[in-house]
Amino acid sequence: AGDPWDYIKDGAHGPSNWGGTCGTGKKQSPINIKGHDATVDKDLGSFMLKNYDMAPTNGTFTAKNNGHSLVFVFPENADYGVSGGGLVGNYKTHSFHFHWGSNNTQGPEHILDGEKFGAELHFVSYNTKYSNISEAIAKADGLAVLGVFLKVEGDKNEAFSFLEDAKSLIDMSSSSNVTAFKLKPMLPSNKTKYFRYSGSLTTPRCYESVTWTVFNDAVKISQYQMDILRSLKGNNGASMDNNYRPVQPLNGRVVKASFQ
Ligand code: SG4
Ligand code: ZN
Repeated sequence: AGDPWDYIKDGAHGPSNWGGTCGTGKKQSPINIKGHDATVDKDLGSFMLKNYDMAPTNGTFTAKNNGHSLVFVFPENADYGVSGGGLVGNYKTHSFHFHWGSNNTQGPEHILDGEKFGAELHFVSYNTKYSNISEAIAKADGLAVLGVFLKVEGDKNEAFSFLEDAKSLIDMSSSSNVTAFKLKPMLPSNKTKYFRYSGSLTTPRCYESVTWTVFNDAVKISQYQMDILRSLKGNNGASMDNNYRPVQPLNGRVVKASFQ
């Protein structure tokens, strides 16, 4: 059922054969971000993160292994949102997920000045001018994704304790309800330094609907926490690691920086 696709390089269903907009689009993601080539834009101010520091009592998130990533989806009545930060309008946060590597020098989708950490976290939000994510997903101003680099270093990061729950989600299609937790501690403490460009979803059908924000500062997780992600299995029954798309051509797009 559905389109089979995977991350096997040069494979029949791998990134170079994803097809459609993934192959023909001129605003694809991820990209290689060169800090020195980015255009400084002083109008890229701070973000308003609605309820990101709240963990609603009795609230639950749905954690799921969808065969391509580990995804946490918020309930319909949750009220997490993103605005400001140069975004036009308000965006409702729908879910977050991860991309990671088989070792600590690969895993992120975006590359910042040649640096590759072990993983990248994506918070996906949709423009509230649309009534739900399905309606927004292919619209030019439909989505805003916040990207955070995760670096394996030091002790367990309490903000990611929920990863313990992922140990029961080894196989594709397994899911569970997890107790709601705060989102803000998962983001870098400095949220004023970020890159901005227009791009796409990094998975089929690669809709060019994403206003991308990639934070400059990485967040640390422990080796143990990284290894939980690496224990998950993907849609081909093998390890789900290396679930990142290779960087795509810029095709003249401007990458902006919120800082000098
Ligand atoms: C991952 O496959 C997630 O599981 C998907 O989330 C997500 O799609 C997809 O990546 C693309 O998102 O930020 N990397 S990305 O461009 O969030 C969406 C779900 O399927 C629409 C919920
Ligand atoms: Zn992603």
